[in-house]
Amino acid sequence: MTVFLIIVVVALFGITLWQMSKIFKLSQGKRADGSQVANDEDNNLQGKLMLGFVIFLYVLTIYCFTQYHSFFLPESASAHGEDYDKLMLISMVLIMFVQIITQGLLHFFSYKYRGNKNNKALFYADNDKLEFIWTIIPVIVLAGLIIYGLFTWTDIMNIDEEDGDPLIIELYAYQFDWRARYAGEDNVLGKANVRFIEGVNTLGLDASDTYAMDDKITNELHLPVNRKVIFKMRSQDVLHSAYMPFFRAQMNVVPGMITEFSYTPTLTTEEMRTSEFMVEKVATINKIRREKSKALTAAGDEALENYEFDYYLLCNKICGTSHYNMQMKIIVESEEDYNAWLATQTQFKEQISAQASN
Ligand SMILES: [Cu+2]
Repeated sequence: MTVFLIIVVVALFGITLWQMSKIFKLSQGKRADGSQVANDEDNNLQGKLMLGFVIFLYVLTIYCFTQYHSFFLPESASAHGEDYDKLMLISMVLIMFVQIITQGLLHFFSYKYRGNKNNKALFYADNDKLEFIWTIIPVIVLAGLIIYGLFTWTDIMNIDEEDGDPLIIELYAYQFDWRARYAGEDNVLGKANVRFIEGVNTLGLDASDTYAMDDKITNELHLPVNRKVIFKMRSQDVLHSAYMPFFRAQMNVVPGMITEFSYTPTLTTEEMRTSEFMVEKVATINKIRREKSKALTAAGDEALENYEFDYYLLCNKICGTSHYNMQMKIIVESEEDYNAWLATQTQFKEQISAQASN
C-alpha cells in the first residue's frame, strides 16, 4: 500500500511539473517571427558562450597548475623513476599542447562563424591534401609515443634475477596489512602456500623446504640504497595492489599467483627528509597540526604529534573496510644499517622451534 501511495504521489508531482512548464511556456508569449529556428540573436549569444567557455577552461587550468603544483610527487627515489617521469612528462606536454590548440580553435571558430543572416556558407566538398596531413601527423606522433612507451615499459619491468645481484623480497598482502619476507643468506625464498598457515607460520611457509628455514618475516620494509630489489608478491585473500608512489612502483597482488616488480632505490629516507621539497611540505603539515592542536588542547584533548616523513608501501585496491589503513613503513638506508637491522630479525626456523618448545 505504501509503495502504491508513493508511486501515486511521484506521478502527481510529475504531472504538476509538466503542467507548470506548459503554463510557463504560454506566459512567455510567441516569438515575433513565430519560428522554432534560432535567429541571429540566439546565434550571437551561443557564439559568445562558446568563447567564454574555452576562456574559462584555460583560466581554470592555469589556476590549478599554480595553486596545486605542490601536490605533485617530488623527484623519484628509484632508478627507473627518471625514465617513467620523462615518459609521463612528454605524454602530458604533447596532450596539453594539442588540446590547448584544438579546443581553442574549435571554440574560437564557433564564435567567429556564428550564424548570421547576411553570411553565405561556402560550398567546399573535400581536400585530399588536408585530409592526408591531419591523418599522417597523428599517426606518426602516436606511433612514436607508443614505441617509446613500450621500450620504457620493457626497461622498467626488468625482473631478471641474473642481472646484477638483486635482493629478493616477498611482499605478502592480507586484509588489512603487509608483511615482508627476506630470503636469508641463500637469497632464495622458501616455498609457501596458504594451506600451511598455522600458529606462528602466518605466511604459510613450507617447513619441509630448506630454503624457507633462514627466511625472515618482518613488518617493516628495509631496503639498502642503490641495490636492485626484486619483489615477489603474494596475497592471502583478495586482490590488493602494492603501491610505492615515491619509487614510481605499483603492482597488483593477486591471490593464487606471484606477481613481480623490481626497482633500485636511489634516495635514502634521510636524503628524502632533507630534500628541499620535503622540508617545505613537512613544515606546512606541522603548521596545520600546530593550529589544530591549539583547538584540541583548549578542549582538553591531547595535542597532535609532529609529523616526520617516511616512505610507505600502500594498498591501492579497495580491498575491504580497513583498506585505507593498509600500509607498511619503508626505510631506505645504507648497506651497513640495513645489514645491522636484518641481523636483529628472527629466522623462520627460530620461530617454529620457539613454538614447538612452548
Ligand atoms: Cu589491500
